[in-house]
Amino acid sequence: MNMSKIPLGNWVDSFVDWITVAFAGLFSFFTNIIDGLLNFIVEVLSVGPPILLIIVLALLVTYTSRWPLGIFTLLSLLLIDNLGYWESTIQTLAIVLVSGFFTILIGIPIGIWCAQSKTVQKIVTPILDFMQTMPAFVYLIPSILFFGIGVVPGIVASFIFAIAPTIRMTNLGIQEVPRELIEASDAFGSTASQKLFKVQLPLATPTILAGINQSIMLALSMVVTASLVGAPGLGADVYRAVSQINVGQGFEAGLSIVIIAIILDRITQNIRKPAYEHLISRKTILSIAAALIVVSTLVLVFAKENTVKENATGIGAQTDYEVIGIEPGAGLMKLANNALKNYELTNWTLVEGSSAAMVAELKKAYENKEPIIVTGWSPHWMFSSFDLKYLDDPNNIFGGAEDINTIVRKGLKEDAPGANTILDQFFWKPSDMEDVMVDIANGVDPAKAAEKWIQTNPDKTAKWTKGAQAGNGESINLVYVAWDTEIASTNVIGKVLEQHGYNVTLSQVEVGPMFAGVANGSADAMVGAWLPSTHLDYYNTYKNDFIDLGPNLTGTKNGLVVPEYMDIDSIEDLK
Ligand code: PBE
Repeated sequence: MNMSKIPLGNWVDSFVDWITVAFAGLFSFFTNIIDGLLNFIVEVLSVGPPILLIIVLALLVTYTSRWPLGIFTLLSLLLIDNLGYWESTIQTLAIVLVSGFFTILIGIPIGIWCAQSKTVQKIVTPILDFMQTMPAFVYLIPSILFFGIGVVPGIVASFIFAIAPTIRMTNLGIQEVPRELIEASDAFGSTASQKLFKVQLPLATPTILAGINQSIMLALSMVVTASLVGAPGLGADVYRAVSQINVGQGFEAGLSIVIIAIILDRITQNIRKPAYEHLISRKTILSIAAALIVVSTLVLVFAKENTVKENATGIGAQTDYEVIGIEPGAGLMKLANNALKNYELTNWTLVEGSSAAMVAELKKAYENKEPIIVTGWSPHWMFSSFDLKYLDDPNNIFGGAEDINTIVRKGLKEDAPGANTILDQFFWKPSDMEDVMVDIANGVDPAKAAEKWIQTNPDKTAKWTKGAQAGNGESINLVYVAWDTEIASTNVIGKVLEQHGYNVTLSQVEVGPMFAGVANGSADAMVGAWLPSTHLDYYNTYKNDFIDLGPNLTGTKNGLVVPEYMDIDSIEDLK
């Protein structure tokens, strides 16, 4: 059938673009509220030494769910602290509490409304189905555009993903209230609100709480996803472990998430009928909890007043002391962390996320002429699309120009000699790579952009394929990370191999898996090893198990990048 594609994606794009601009004020208002609430919770939770909060939580779990679970809580939280994940745990708890809070605040009223009106229920139900089945990742994309990268888009995406059970169970709980009771309350002449607050809601509470419990568990299940756009916490630790193939760290952070899940689950499940209610009333516990929060807040305020006011107009204050980073496993992130240490920028944080999220953030700030600092590298199309500059690096932490090497698995030369020759002869210039990158950045499909470059540069590709035996449909699996540079190079070399008779697949992976894949032979080749310093660790770990075919490009650069309109020139100016 020859029907042209319905531009559904384009429509959604334009719609999101429109919302981003039209509601910019509203979004920054929400961002500030959510960010403020989150920071407040994090600060309250970390007001004393960890052991204090650990004891409080253990006592709370004991109260709701008996002493054996209280002891479990005590020991397991001490374990988390001992393993070094306490700060992350607090971040994660705060994220879950904030999404939980908004879930309750918005979910219960909607649930009540559904219970009262069949029409509302008919409209809301399919929306909830949609929200729950749409892969949660998808919400992250517009969330970044609306709320920037960091914890806020993560919380918003978790909220959308997690709210459904609260709405559904509130609705269900109210509808399940026996008819006779409703009739009785009507007979006594109670008003609609009396009926709701004195009869329906109290009877529906167990069901509603079950819904909230589920919502909180769903929000917790989103923490790893949320870390892709820069949400800190245990999720980010897991993501970092995946991208660096750090099995031990992955297990430790994962275990911490399991522990937090058990604790939150038991508290929310039993809060309505605490195990030791006969000893201490719920009211007393609530008052103690409230008192603790008030005291911590007071301590906080007092501590704040005693710290010297920082220079509120400085570059740090304007950018929230944040450097916008990329994938946690990237070599550039390690260099940037070293730079923060070396230049003693102790109050700065390097936000982890992804290259795409970094570029989105840069674009947004650039359009509004706002200050922003990102981790950048060249060749990169962003230098031709925006006026940018590298910050001087007097201590040379980011190192000088590097090469990008091609690395293949052992045995490729024997199995596919032609492909090996082509990969070996693959060499181009930063300006070549930039041509491809610019096209891709302008929306051209990477495979098409690669094809176009090959067509316009036959002399260059002829050198790569010179003397290479044609393939016979052998499959070649190229691995790459979704960095703009590697998307361009991998697509180009992939197309050249394909045109030379090979059956090429491109697999997008994280950094660690890219190296490990070629080393263990599950992938055939990669063309994105930045050397000698960016990927040195990965290179050294696996160097005995793969074959390095040398550079395919020379003259790259890494560093901290800012828009030209910013009034700083050196990393030292960040102090
Ligand atoms: N980069 C681009 C990568 C290598 C390619 C600089 C973002 C990194 O930092 O690992």
